Order: sequence, then C-alpha cells, then structure tokens
Amino acid sequence: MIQTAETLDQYLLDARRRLEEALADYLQFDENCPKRLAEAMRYSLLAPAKRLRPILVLMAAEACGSPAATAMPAACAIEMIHTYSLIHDDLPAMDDDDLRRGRPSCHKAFDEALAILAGDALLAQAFEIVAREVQPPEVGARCVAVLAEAAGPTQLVAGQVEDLTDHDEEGSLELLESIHARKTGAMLCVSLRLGALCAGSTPAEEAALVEYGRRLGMAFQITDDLLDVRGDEQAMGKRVGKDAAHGKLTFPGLLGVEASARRAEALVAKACDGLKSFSSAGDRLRALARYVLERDH
Ligand code: GRG
Repeated sequence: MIQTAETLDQYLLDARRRLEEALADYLQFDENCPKRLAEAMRYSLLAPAKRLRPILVLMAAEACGSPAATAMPAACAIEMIHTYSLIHDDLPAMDDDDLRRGRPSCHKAFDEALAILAGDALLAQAFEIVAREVQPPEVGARCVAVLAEAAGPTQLVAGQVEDLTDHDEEGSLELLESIHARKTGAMLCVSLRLGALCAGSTPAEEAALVEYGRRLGMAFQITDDLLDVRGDEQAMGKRVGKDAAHGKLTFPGLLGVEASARRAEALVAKACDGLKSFSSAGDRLRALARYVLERDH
C-alpha cells in the first residue's frame, strides 16, 4: 500500500483546494446574472463540504492513468448537481431543513424562490460545463448522457420521489436499498463513470469502477443513517435525529445499529476487493472507501 491515512488526508486537502478554486472560477458571471442569484449559488456551492463526488471523479481518472486535471470540469459539474439537489432537498416542500453544510440552508439565508432558482441554475450550468469542456466532443456527449440519466427521472429524482412517498406497507430492506441506490448511489456511480470516461478507460475499467461506486454508495448511505442516530450535529453541519423523529425507513431502523455497521463494513470490503485489477493505482480509492465508513460527518 502506498497510501496511509495521513497521505489520504493530504490528498483530500489538496484536491478540495483545487476543486474549490475551479468551482469559484466557474461562478464568475457577467452583468447578465443577477447579483443575488450568483451570491446564492456561491453561498451553497462554496460552503464547507467533503467534495466526495468530485474527488471520486478525480480518483477514477487517476486510477485509469490520466492526470486529475483531465477530469476537473466533470468533477465540478457533479458537485454543482449534488449541491442543487441539496438546496432543493432542504426546501419546505421537501425535507424542510434549516441547516446545511454548517450554515443556514439556502432558502433560509436567501428566500425560497431564490433557492429554487439557484438550484436550477447550478443544474443547468453543470451540463453547460460538461458539454463545452470535456474533450473530445464525443466523450463530452457521452458524459452529458450518463450525467443526465443519473440526475434524472429514473435515478436521483426517482429516489427523491420514492423517499418523499408515504409507503403504506411495512418498509422492507428491498425498498430501502432501491431508494438509496437511486437517491445516493447513482450520483456516486456516475462520478466514477465520468472519471473513467474522461480518462479514456477500457470498458472493463469503467465497469469495475461503477461496481465499486455501487457498493460504496450503499455503504455511504448506511453510514449516513448511522450518523443520524449517533452523530454529532456540529460535526455533521446539519440536524441529526430527524429520521427517527419522522418515522423514516432507515438501515438502523430495519436492521439495528450493530448489523447496519457490519453491513457497511462488508460492502466497503467488497468494494475494495473489486478493485484488484487496478493494483496499486486503486489504493487511493481503497483508502477513500475506509474514510467513507469511518467519517464523522
Ligand atoms: C432534490 C432531486 C433532489 C434530490 C435530493 C441529495 C438528496 C436528494 C437528498 C439529501 C438528503 C440526504 C441525507 C441524502 C442521502 C445522503 C446524502 C446525499 C448526503 C449529503 O451528501 P454529503 O454527505 O454532503 O456528501 P456534503 O455537504 O459533504 O457534500
């Protein structure tokens, strides 16, 4: 292993700095963009965050032998789409959250209409960046297609609709996994796919990375559910204990805390096993999978 916990920390610090510089550059608009809109977009996009999805894009590209810079536009695009989904998720019509990324949520800091529009603008800008900047154009077009699918009516939006639906029947593990595969997993999987595409990967590399993303996505969500039970609000930067208070279907609710933790652990082990063909080029992704499991926010 060339990666230690310390070197992963250094990598994350440096990658976040580069990503945040690139994100800030993308949010420089001319006078046609209303000041308050640009402000709301910046407020949410540049708030302190883990940047897990764009880091997956960069790491996937590197695992396939390309420099991270090749995948930077796609990485920024995925973070914009993720941030749009958080802004909209926090709205009173959805999860009604007043705290996000350690700050008042966008609709609290601005107003509801502007929060909706800042989310819309981030979503549109993400596609503009990929379409314009990912080269060659046929790779750009493929990236646009996979991104739209992941963010669209059968994946992210479908997962959100299912999550907001009052399921009359006794909640099952199958239903829970299906919601999270779409709401959380799809965006993690597509992050890896984008990195692979930008790096000109082989189909086998792309498939292995997507499988890693599927397992990591489920482990990420189980950890998220566990943090809602036993996490610290300040470290999380958002309210905790909401799932139980709202009678939501969760992994700890269905399986118990210990079994959920074991399930996440097993998924991460499998995710790492699936990266065998990358040998040491997959070390960073393996270290990141441990980080996802052990995170406190
Ligand atoms: C509005 C279409 C639409 C979808 C919303 C993202 C989402 C779907 C809901 C957010 C609620 C939630 C707790 C989702 C599950 C896990 C998740 C996506 C957490 C937030 O992502 P992190 O932890 O956050 O990577 P940061 O702030 O670090 O980016």
